[in-house]
Amino acid sequence: MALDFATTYKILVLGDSNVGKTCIVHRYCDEKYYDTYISTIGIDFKQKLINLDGVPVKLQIWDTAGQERFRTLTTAYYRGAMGILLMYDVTNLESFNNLSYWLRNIHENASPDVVTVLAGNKCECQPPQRMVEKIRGEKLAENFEIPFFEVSCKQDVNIEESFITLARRIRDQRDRRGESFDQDGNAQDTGSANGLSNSFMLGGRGSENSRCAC
Ligand SMILES: Nc1nc2c(ncn2[C@@H]2O[C@H](COP(=O)(O)OP(=O)(O)OP(=O)(O)O)[C@@H](O)[C@H]2O)c(=O)[nH]1
Ligand SMILES: [Mg+2]
Repeated sequence: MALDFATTYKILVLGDSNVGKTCIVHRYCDEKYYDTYISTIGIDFKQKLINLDGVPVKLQIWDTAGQERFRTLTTAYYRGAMGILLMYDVTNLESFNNLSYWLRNIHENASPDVVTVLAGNKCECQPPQRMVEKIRGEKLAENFEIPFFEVSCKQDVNIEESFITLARRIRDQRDRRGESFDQDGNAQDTGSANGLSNSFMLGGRGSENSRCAC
């Protein structure tokens, strides 16, 4: 199946630095997992052709840098996103507390049609490493009426489910609001990731940092 003929769904992966955004993209697209932490520089993307309930769909997954110094750059990509995978790390309470920041940012900068899925990563970790109970993620997701998964890139838990749920919600949103997207699936009210040049994609694997203790 030629990739070029499939409809493209643009997905942005957001969340604090070190929550596992790059790992989830690699796990889903390449079926690989890296134990070393190499902080993303700017923004990067990968593509994956999926069979969404019998229909070929190309997922273009944008892996953003969580570090604050890249926020202006990454915020420029919100407009073009049709779906957002918002992540926190169950071993890092601050990354959970910062979800209010990320949700506000999405509300202020993304298309009103954007759909979101919440993912709590590193779920294989047990107390005392685990700092955020599953129920807290469930309650937050319930408040914002978004689907929620605890995931583990390390043990490949709920990764496929998270992306497929996101893709289904994008499809359903497109079906409801078909007029908001052009034939290539681009959000029409622009500033889209599409329009930004490759020079902004600084390609991911910059400075080496710490590992998760789990
Ligand atoms: N225990 C555990 N560690 C994980 C898991 N997923 C990712 N990690 C580790 O978490 C660290 C950060 O992962 P990244 O994917 O690079 O984090 P990021 O969110 O892309 O970080 P930035 O690029 O700085 O925004 C790495 O050391 C990974 O090995 C997981 O499921 N379990
Ligand atoms: Mg990264």
